Amino acid sequence: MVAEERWEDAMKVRAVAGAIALLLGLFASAPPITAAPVDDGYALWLRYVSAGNAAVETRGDSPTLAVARDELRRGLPGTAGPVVLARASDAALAPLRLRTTSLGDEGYIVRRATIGGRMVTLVTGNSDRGILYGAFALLRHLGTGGSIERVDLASAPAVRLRLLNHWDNLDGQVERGYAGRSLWDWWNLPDVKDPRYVDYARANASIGINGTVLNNVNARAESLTPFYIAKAAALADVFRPYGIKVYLSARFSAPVELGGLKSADPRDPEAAAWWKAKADEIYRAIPDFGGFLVKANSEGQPGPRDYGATHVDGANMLAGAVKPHGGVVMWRAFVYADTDPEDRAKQAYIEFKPLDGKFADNVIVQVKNGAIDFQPREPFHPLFGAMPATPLMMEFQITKEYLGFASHLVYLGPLFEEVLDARTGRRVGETVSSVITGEGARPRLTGMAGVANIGDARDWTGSTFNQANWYVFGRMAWDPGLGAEAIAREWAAQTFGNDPALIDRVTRMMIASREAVVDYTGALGLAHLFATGHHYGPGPWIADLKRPEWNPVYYHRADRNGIGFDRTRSGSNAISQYAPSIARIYADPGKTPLEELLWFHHLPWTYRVSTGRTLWAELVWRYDRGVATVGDLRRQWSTLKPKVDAGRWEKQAALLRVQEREAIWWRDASIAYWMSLNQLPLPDGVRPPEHDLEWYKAQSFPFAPGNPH
Ligand code: BDP
Repeated sequence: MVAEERWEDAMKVRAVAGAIALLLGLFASAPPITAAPVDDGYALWLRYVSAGNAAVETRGDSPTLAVARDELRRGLPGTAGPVVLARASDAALAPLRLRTTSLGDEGYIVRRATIGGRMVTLVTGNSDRGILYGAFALLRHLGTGGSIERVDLASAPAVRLRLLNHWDNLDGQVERGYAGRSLWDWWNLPDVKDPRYVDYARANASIGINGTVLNNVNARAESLTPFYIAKAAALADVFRPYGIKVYLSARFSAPVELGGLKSADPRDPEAAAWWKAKADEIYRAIPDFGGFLVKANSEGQPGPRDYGATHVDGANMLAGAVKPHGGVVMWRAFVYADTDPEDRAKQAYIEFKPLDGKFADNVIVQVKNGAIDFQPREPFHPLFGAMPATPLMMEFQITKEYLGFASHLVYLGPLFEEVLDARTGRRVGETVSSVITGEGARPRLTGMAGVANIGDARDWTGSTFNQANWYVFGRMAWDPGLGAEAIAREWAAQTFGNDPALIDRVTRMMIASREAVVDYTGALGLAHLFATGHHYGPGPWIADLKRPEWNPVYYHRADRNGIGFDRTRSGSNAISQYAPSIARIYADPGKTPLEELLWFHHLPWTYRVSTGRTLWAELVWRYDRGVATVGDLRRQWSTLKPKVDAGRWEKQAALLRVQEREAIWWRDASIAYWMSLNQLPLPDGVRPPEHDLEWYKAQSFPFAPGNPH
């Protein structure tokens, strides 16, 4: 199913097409020839170059073992066999004395072994899902240059729930989606099962993703009607062999909207009974349904607070409905209220911290990586480490709402790594990563969610490099200790081929790309400077939106004298939500990392930062560095033209031109605006913005993609 367009094949077709074109050119009236097929990126990182007929045997029988076997047959070179897939409990494995308890129910071992007198490559685990992950690990091992003779792999996932969150609407629009429309053809489901669903499942299983929330957190009650449950069930049937469960976002007011009840108050027995019946109905259609994701009392969504009840009341009521079936509730901590004059960065902590330890054991609180909203850089969310008696799961955004949409090359590995590695200061050695993996805590729910960047675009994610963000999310959810660079390298090898020079260059580009987007959109801890609604492009001047915290001016607080949000004791005191050892660092502008400076401090433009420059000069310098880095990415990519197939190379080259143009736009618009406030000259030798501020303010993009409706 995955198109395995080989470069040589593509070249042959092109040559033939070229010859035909030449002939046709002789006849002026001939119709234009259709372009030769080129690589369209559909195969993702599963581009098996040496598909052959390797001998792969399964001991035992199940749909999951069958898909594992088929994947290996498709991806292994013919010479790779024999490969044996066997459960750890298989008597034939007993003499090997494998240590399998630490593998849990999803881990795997892949190694050479003698079974029945034959030397084979053994793929084993305590469950068939473990074996499937092992099969993909073997393919990854080979795809990154490993040899089958020396294969020796063992791994188990660090967290239990490794989930994509699709913000897909029932009409096919994807909120914050930049790769086309939703993959889910809701209208034609359950009858039509697009073969693409299988490839989606393969790709996810290959990186360890084991669940998918099908619909937007800004949920419609209709997702819970029998009509749509049947459609979700059809997807669940396709995904099941790949170890992927489906989940649904639940609209809290559904008992009123669908059930005709007067209230959805979680303390009202009628509402609870409605949810229980609804859960029973879903589980009849989807016996392994994962559970609910809930956005409550946030940005206009209904929730328990509408009735004076708490998030605990709401979450536990829903948890009770799915508990008999083994389901979970993922309750989002992304809350802020227009009635609350408090610093938005503080509100989730204020609301959730007192609820620590009160949630049912099948509830996990889903916390965004930072306290505001998926900005190019945010300090880690202060809730991590502050709720030791509550399972917290990470929510990252894979789709690049605030990082240039699908068109910019921005590898998110460094962003994920930076957050996961952050020390909470609450307990010795505790990091955000150890909080979410539940290290040192009693066994409990653990998880990581990523807001998907997938649509029906032929290359799934709108560009080849966006595929890396899907990939790195899955790999880090499996093992947060892997490291952004190592993952970039393995992705590059599987995506572009095992050429060391190419892998080095692509990896360097990817690693540099994250700081670049920070630089050209606003460095030094600035945040939320985006145009209204669609968030495409700069809008730091916007000051007229209804809610104060929707306005960029709320976040940067710049005026004639200075810039930045004072979150120290003299300001909102958001720093008090961090552990004292961390708060002490953030209290002092001299100690606060430059990257986070204006997140925590309001400082004069003339303030001298650690580089020796003034704040103003440093900011301008970083805008220029960001633009320069993008120019460099574009040049690096052009050197790779001989090594990358034409289809993927051309598209990326075009996107890098877009990114460079937009980086310059961001820089120029922002600098023009800051200068209108601070009245300062540009540092010597710095290029002035191309247009005046009014020109930038006048830009409007009514049809920019991904805007909620
Ligand atoms: C914001 C998005 C909005 C989402 C919201 C959320 O702009 O579309 O609904 O996050 O996470 O970043 O609920």
